[in-house]
Amino acid sequence: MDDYLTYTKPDRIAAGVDQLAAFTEPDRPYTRLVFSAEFDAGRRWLEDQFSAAGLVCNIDAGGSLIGIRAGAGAEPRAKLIIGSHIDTVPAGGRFDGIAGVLAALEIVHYLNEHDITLPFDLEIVDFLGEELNVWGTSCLGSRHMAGLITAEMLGRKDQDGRCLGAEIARIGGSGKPSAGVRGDADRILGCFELHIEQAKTLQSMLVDIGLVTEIPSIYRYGITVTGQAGHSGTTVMDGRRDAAVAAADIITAVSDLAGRIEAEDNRHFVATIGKIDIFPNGAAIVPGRAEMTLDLRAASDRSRLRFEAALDKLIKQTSMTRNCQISRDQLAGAAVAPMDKKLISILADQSARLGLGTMPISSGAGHDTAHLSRFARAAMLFIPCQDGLSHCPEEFTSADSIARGAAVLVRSVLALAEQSAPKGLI
Ligand code: HGY
Ligand code: MN
Ligand code: MN
Repeated sequence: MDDYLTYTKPDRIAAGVDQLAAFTEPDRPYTRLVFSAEFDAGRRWLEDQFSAAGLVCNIDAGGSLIGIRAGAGAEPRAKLIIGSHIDTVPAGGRFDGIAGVLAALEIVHYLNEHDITLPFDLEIVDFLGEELNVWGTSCLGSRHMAGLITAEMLGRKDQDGRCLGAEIARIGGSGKPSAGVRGDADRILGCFELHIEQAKTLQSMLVDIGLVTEIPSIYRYGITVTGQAGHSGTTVMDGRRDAAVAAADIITAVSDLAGRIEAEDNRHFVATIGKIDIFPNGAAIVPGRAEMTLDLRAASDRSRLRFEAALDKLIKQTSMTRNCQISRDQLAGAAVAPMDKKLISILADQSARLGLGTMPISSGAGHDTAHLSRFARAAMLFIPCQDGLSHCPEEFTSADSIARGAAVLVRSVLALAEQSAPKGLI
């Protein structure tokens, strides 16, 4: 039985986690929002790590940082993509995305230390802006690779007037819509991403590696409630058109509806209204308007369509009972992304050879790999994170957990090289 420590160094991983964690808003650890000064500094640090590992670095048109380790043989060569993201949510964690980038670097260190040249190029990637941002679009870099970044998205401005396209151009991308799926898609052998589970199944089942079966569909809807603002002291209760009360009805009913669908369909299905703005938002004013964002994750499109139909009925009903206009529009939508069975079996096989326990697992979170799977074979492996906590400073996984996942990746890369190399190269 091989040992994961043959392939990777937990101390080097731990040092990387600590150094990257230092690039945060000081009073809101850990915050490294895309395009922020902390993000720029984190990117510079990462590019130094890539260069020190002998990778040839560039920023692609979508703004992702790519480090290339050339393979043997003449161009154009096949390529393998492995990466994740270093941007965080506000007051997020030190491992979401970061673990996957550091694990990918471990592969390069192993190949360098053993003087191995692969029969294909290896691309190590920090995908730009995986987390949902103020422009309402997550996965900026991987969406661009999949041809999904539009002029409309790039033209969006945030509350400070910053234009998304200009920000992408500032950090080295083109700032232009993707012309379509990246031009070398047909040369891509596959894509791997290691990520913390962000839930607690692996921890509670005492399993080392989760083999992701699919990444759920992610849909986001804007719900706008329009009532009538008024004086909180003189507007009698009867006949009020209070937008916040109508919004509260919808928030509660959405949660109950999602719970019912998840129980009935027995598939991953969650709905959250985590963002709500009340206008004019004064203590002595009956709210005249409420704007909410509904975040929906579903492992099956059938469940999502049932939810949408029920949501529209709920909106109609609430509009009548609360005497408010209520509308919903779709802000974003990405279909369910099944993972590639061949790549999953390679991960499973290499985990077993390392004596690591595995289990199939559905992802509740969205990931860059969902967009990569639109144009190439793609697979993810999860590692446990403490009590399933994520998107918060308490997020934690051990350097050894990351190392175990990294060792599976190293062995999977070598297995792919074996399969695709002219005999004797490896
Ligand atoms: O929102 C998500 O699922 C991911 O963390 N960006
Ligand atoms: Mn992530
Ligand atoms: Mn995240």
